[in-house]
Amino acid sequence: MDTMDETATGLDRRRFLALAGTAALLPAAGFSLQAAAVPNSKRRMLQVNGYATDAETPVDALTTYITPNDLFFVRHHWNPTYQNVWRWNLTVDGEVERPVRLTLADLKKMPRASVTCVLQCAGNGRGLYKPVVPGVQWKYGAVGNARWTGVRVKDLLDRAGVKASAGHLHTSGADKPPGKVPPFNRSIEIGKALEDGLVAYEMNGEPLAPLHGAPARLVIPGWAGDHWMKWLTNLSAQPEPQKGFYMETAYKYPKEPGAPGVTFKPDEMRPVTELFVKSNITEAPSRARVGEAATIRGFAFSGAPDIAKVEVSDDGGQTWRPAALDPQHDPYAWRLWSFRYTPAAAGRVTLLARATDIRGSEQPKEAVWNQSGYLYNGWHSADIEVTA
Ligand SMILES: Nc1nc2c(c(=O)[nH]1)N[C@H]1C(S)=C(S)[C@@H](COP(=O)(O)O)O[C@H]1N2
Ligand SMILES: [Mo]
Repeated sequence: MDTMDETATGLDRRRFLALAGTAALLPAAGFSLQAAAVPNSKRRMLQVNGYATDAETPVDALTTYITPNDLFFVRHHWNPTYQNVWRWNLTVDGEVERPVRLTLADLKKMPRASVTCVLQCAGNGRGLYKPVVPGVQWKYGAVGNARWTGVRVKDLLDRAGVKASAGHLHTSGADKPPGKVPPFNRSIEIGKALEDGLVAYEMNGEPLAPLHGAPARLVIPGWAGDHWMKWLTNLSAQPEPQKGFYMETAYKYPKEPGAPGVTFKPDEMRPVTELFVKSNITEAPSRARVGEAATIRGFAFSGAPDIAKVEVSDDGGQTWRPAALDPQHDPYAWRLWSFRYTPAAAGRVTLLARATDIRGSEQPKEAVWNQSGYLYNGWHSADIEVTA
């Protein structure tokens, strides 16, 4: 059985300290740590509370096309049961001709496929909504762009012989919630799963890390993170959507905007699927000089496969000027952008960035308030103190 100890050894110590924010507690220079006495094999910490790791990337570190694995945000609902890869299986069953059970070695013998795309938590930006919404107070960094490699969901379903009666793909992970807490049961429309869904066992060229769902997880390009099942153990083709709290209550977004702070009723909501068009500023100087160009950078993405433009305003959104889009791109990946800004006058200036995707959706000034705090995509700003 996987024990708590195995769970904790799955955490790299440096990573653990960074996540736990304890690095600041290390004694100052001059104090003898005696660290050399502890062998590397024992250098780890054991997480003993029942809460999940929720950690976002500081937005000023999201400056590269590929987000490095050790900086990639982590989100799950409770402590996972990390999978022993030697005993791990992925089963594909339900409305199929031939149910299949695959080991990791079996998966790796199937045709390899890769996609580079954004993973964003549906709750990224929840902490920016006013009035305040309960839940993990994500700001800007529950998002990253990575290259995912594994097996196409389509190849797996073809191998099992999926029947026409299958409308939804139920997905299960190995994590089991404590007590009466509802399990993280999820399903997706089979059409989307077949179109570009991937069962990934590599992230940015490395074996998928325990915190990101090792040995394999789902990748659903363009759709919010709640569809990206980690520690994946079962894909089941079914006629109907999955039931339960995480399908029927959670991950619902208003069909029409309402007034901030006013709770939407269940029939006024629809499921969260595609991401919304969004840009964030990752680099901007806090000070600049009149007449001297400064560089502003950021990233932009959408639930559409590409961004059409990113614009910057220094007058509260009355006029906009185009930013330069980086040529590097893959469908549903983000675009890095940059903007040369030359201040015309001294004083405090607020720069705003907004993105428009290739379907014509434009990032709104204000995100639509909703009681779960999903899909925040209001304009991001940076303040610059301009001196003569
Ligand atoms: N099994 C399992 N998979 C899961 C979750 C979970 O709680 N359990 N959380 C989901 C949510 S809400 C998000 S945003 C992504 C986060 O993936 P990451 O930790 O690799 O960034 O995993 C998803 N997959
Ligand atoms: Mo999420």
